[in-house]
Amino acid sequence: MLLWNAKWIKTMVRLFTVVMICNFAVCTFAGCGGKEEGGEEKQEAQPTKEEESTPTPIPTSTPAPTEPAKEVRTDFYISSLDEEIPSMCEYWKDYFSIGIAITKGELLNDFKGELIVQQFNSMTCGNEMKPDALLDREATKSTGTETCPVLKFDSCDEMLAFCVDNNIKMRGHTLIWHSQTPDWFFMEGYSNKPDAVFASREVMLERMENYIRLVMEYVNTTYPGVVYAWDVVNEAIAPGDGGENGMRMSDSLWYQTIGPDFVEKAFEYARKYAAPEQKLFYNDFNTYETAKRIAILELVNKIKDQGNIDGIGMQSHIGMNSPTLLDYEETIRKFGETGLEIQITELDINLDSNSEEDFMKEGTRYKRLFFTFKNLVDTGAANITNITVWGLTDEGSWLNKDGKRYPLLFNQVLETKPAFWGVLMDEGIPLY
Ligand code: 9MR
Repeated sequence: MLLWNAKWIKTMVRLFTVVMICNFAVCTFAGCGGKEEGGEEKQEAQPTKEEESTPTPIPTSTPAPTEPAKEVRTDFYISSLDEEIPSMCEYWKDYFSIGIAITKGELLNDFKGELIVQQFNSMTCGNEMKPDALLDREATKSTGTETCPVLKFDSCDEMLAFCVDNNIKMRGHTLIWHSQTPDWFFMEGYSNKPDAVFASREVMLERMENYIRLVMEYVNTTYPGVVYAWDVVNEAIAPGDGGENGMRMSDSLWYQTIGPDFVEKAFEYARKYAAPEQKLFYNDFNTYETAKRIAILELVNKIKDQGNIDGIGMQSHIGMNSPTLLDYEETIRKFGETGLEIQITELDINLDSNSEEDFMKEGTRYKRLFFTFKNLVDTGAANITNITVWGLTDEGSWLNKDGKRYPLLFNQVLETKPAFWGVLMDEGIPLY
């Protein structure tokens, strides 16, 4: 308790520092903060894919007799504003890119933006590239046609430009999704009246093709080379919901207007308009549930046979104890067997306690996850190409509706948590 109070006081002092920096801009990063006590970090050598995987790939904490003793980190709360911290994307660069999902407001904050550039080489727009952000109903009603909507890109322009300026690649999230797509898009005349009727399958197929074409054309001509992967379809599988082959039906207006082949059609159109180097992904949550995993595998294998898919996105919004890492790893292995790329697209751990002990356990879970990813890559079991965390700070997480969730790698004043050091496989974080 005493420790936590001290931590809290330290945190408040930092928060005050941040506010002072924002308001008066009188000092530089280096000049503003004192050095954190203790915890001088000796980073492990960065892994390379070529390294032979041994039964104990985590570097041993026992130094060779001639080496000076290593100091094992004991302070995990380091202010990224005050001190240089190791870069996660640099550490994992021979394995996979490290991504961040972020909202525009957070990204354009100087301090967060700087930290993002240092830590991540892949970005996902939290909301700014979803259909409800891009579809312009007014313009669609006035200058669109029944089969071709009008889009606007002011929501994501600055984020794409940020990526260009800072050499960060983007995952395009998401083209076709039952959620965050306005109902009027599925209606005759784009009506938003209560008595609106569904547009026909033929009209919806044309709207879908035009939507995908317009997004890809804009992004690829205005910011060429930035988007490297598209989540073409998100969350179409929901076994038990009544759709064919385990598909989501009850709340999917895509399913209800086009029918179960809407996913295949989306991938067909996406392939038609994507730049040749862009990878096309099917993305979903709870992929480790057996029935869901089977349905996803059937779906992606069919689309793979059509030549229109490159990867599977496992969102990975997980808990502290569930799924078990065994089930989770098993799913990656099964997906890996398809030969498709695997990306962990939305990783967070729904921790609902801020005790020191639980923060350490969270660090351990992150470390074990990355240990698993590394092992799967080393052994060739899965071609994992990106790990994305769904948010920068606990405070900004989508999970944090009650203000009591701690799922991510940084706290609200941009201090590292044990979870951050777990991602870096730090020796101070226990593996079990
Ligand atoms: O992070 C997003 C949050 O800000 C939105 O309120 C929410 C609305 O659906 O979407 C969140 O992102 C979701 C992602 O796009 C798809 N997988 C689940 C994510 C968390 O809900």
